[in-house]
Amino acid sequence: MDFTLTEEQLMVQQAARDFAQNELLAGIIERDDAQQFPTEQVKKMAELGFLGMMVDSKYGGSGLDTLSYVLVMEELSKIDASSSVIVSVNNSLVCWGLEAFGSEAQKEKYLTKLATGEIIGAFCLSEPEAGSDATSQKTTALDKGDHYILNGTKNWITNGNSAEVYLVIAQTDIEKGHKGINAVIVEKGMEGFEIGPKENKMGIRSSDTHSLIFNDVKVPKENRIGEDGFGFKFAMKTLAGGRIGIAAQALGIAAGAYELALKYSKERKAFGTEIANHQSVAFKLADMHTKIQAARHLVYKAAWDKDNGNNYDLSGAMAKLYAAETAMEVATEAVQIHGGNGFVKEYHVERLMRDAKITQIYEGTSEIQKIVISRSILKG
Ligand code: COS
Repeated sequence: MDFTLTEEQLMVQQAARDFAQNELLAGIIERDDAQQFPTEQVKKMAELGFLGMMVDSKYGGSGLDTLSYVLVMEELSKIDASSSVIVSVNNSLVCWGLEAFGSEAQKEKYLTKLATGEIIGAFCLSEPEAGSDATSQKTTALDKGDHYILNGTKNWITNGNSAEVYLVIAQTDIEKGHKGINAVIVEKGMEGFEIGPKENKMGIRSSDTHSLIFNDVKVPKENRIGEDGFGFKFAMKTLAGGRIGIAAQALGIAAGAYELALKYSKERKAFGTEIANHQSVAFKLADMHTKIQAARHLVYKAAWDKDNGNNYDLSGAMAKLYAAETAMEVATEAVQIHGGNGFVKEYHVERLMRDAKITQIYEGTSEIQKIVISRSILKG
C-alpha cells in the first residue's frame, strides 16, 4: 500500500490551495451574504483546468485522475464550498456523464465547451416529489418521433441559472417504471424552458440554486444520452461518482474548520493560558483531527477505486456518508471552540458550519447512503 501522492498530484493540490487562499477567500463573506455567484472566480478556475479535470485532453479537459480532482475539491472547499459545488457538479455529474455515456456528436458539441469551462452545466434529477425517491419522476419526455416533448419541474438545481447545458432526467414510458426514464440534454434558451426563482439557502449561498420549469420544450432525439430507457441508470452511475466529489467537499469543509479552530485555540487565552492548553479543547481537536483523517482515507480510497476500474458504489457511499457527518460535527465543534467569535461571520467557521449541512443532504442524503451501503453488504 502506498499513500504517497505523485509529483503531479502534489502540484495540483498546491495550485488549488494557492487559488483558494489568493482568489476565493477575498470577498467570501460578502458573496455569501449577497448570494452572489462567483463569476470571476469560476472563470479563473476554468483557466486552471478545474472545470474539466478528468476529461480527456482531446475534448479540452485536463486528463487528470479522480484523486487529483478530489485533492482540488478538498482544497477549494476548505475556503469556499459555494465555488467547489460548481466545480463538483460540472466535473462529476455533467462532464463525466457526457464523456462516459454521450455520443461522439454530443461530446463534440457540448463536452468540449463544458470541459474548458467556457460554459458550465447542470444535472437535473430532483423534483418537488422526487428527491431521495428518484424513480418517481413526474417530468415527462414524450417520444414524438424525431424529438421529445419535455414537461415538468425540477427542483434545487445547482448552477440553475448560470448553466448553459442541462442534463435532464425524465419519464418517457410510465408503464416501464425506471426502465422508461431518459436523460436528455437541454440548452438554455430552448423555447418553453424557464428558470424559476433563486432559492434563499442556509449554506453554499453564493452557488445559484433554482427550480426549472419545462413547458412543451422540444428536445431533438439526438440529445438523448444512451439508449432509450437508460436515463435512470445514467443518473445512478453518474451520481455514484458525484458522491466522491461531494465527499471531498465535505472533507474540505471539515479540514478548513479544523485548521481555523486549531489556529484560534493557540491564540485565544482564557483562565490565564491559550485555550489549546485546556484538555476540553485539546480533546476536541484530537477527535476532529482523527475523524478528518479517517474521512480522508475513505475519500481517497473511493477515488482510487474509480481510477483503478473497481466498483465504487460502496466506497463512494461510505466516503460520502462519513465525510458529510464529519463535516457537520467538526464544523460545529469549530464554532464551539471559537465561542462567541464562532457565532459571527468574520471568523468563517459559522459559514463552514452552514455549508456543511448540505453535504448530508445533496447527491443522496446520509440515509440514502446507508441504503446503498446496507444493500451492498447484505447482498454479500
Ligand atoms: N449503478 C447502476 N445502476 C444502479 C445503481 C448504480 N449505482 N443503483 C441503482 N441502480 C439500478 C438498479 O440496478 C435498478 O435497475 P434494474 O432494475 O435494472 O436492476 C434501478 O437502478 C433501480 O434501482 P432500485 O430498485 O434499487 O431503486 P430504488 O427505488 O430502490 O432506489 C436508490 C435506489 C435509493 C439507491 C436511489 O433511488 C437513489 O440513489 N436515490 C437518491 C437519489 C439522489 O441522490 N437524489 C439526490 C439528487 S441530488 S443531484
